[in-house]
Amino acid sequence: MKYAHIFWTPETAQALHDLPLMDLLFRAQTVHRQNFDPNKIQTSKLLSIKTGGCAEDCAYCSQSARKGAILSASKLIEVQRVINEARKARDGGATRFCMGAAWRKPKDRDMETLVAMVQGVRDLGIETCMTLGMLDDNQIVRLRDAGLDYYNHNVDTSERYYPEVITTRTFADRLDTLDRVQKAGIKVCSGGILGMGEAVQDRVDMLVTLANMNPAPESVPINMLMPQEGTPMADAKPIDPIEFVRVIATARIMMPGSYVRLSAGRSDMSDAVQAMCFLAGANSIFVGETLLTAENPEEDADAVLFGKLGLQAEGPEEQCSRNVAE
Ligand code: SAM
Ligand code: DTB
Ligand code: SF4
Repeated sequence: MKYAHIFWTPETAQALHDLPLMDLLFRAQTVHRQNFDPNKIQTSKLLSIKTGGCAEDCAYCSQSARKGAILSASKLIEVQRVINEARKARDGGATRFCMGAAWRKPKDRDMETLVAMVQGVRDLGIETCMTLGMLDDNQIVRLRDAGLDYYNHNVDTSERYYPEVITTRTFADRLDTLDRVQKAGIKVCSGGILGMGEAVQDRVDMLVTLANMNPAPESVPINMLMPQEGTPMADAKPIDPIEFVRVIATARIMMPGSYVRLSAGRSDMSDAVQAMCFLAGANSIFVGETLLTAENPEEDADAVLFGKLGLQAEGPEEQCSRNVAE
């Protein structure tokens, strides 16, 4: 179903978020069924192509080069290794391969390698996604022309809370890259993290920013903070899972045609909480035992969960037919 783009105010979004939970879940599941097969989940595989030593100071991230950092910096890995990992991901049933680098922005001397990665992965017949930090227009065009399908660049939180989390770049920097990526015709993957000490209003405002992008991001990852040793958020208080589910449901209703991804943090969630997230309209996950550096549920655990819930991984054909229909 194709929806007219709705402009959301913080007040309407907050009212939705605050509905009695059963009303919120019912509305989210109704919208979900109008747009997607409720028993199909899109699966993406992540690979860290350059780990640690990042110049940014994101308080949640183990890959920042801040004082006390535990991870050391690696170099950009070889193209062939990336292609081998992408082939394994494709053969295991994933339909998108997401390559992540711990950079503030790529250096021009790395572009040739990045372009070769996109081309090589694309040639395998799996969708490509990259997350490399800020991009200039020339870099965007080179990645697009190489066949990059998606660019991940999270807004992470509200504009108000942003400076509490990151001081080395602004919320406006983030929106600027997103806008230029979108205008160049690359699909956008953008979401955020919950459980960083933000207020409910910050979560709602983050969703308002995402939903008011025109078009809204095709993919919206909602991460639950995975507290990392050596970061300022190592001892953050976990978010109540019901509050997490509320945000997923609100995102589903505000962005009816987007894939909402239940992202980092699944390894700390029970099957019951994950099932509630799917009921609330999440229809994408990361598969495989590692995210970029942190843990993710084992493949066997996901197979058991999908079996229990009667869920199936979405195949490449179903994705193609959606893309054509839209
Ligand atoms: N450096 C690039 C950037 O920041 O855009 C790409 C990689 S970065 C690790 C990608 C996203 O992972 C972040 O925007 C954040 O939302 C998420 N992330 C990082 N560390 C996390 C953590 N400990 N828990 C949950 N999500 C996390
Ligand atoms: C996103 O929103 N979550 C992914 C992906 N986009 C790049 C990353 C999660 C990272 C979790 C911490 C880690 O693996 O280091
Ligand atoms: Fe660097 Fe990305 Fe981690 Fe921030 S989230 S420190 S930009 S790798």
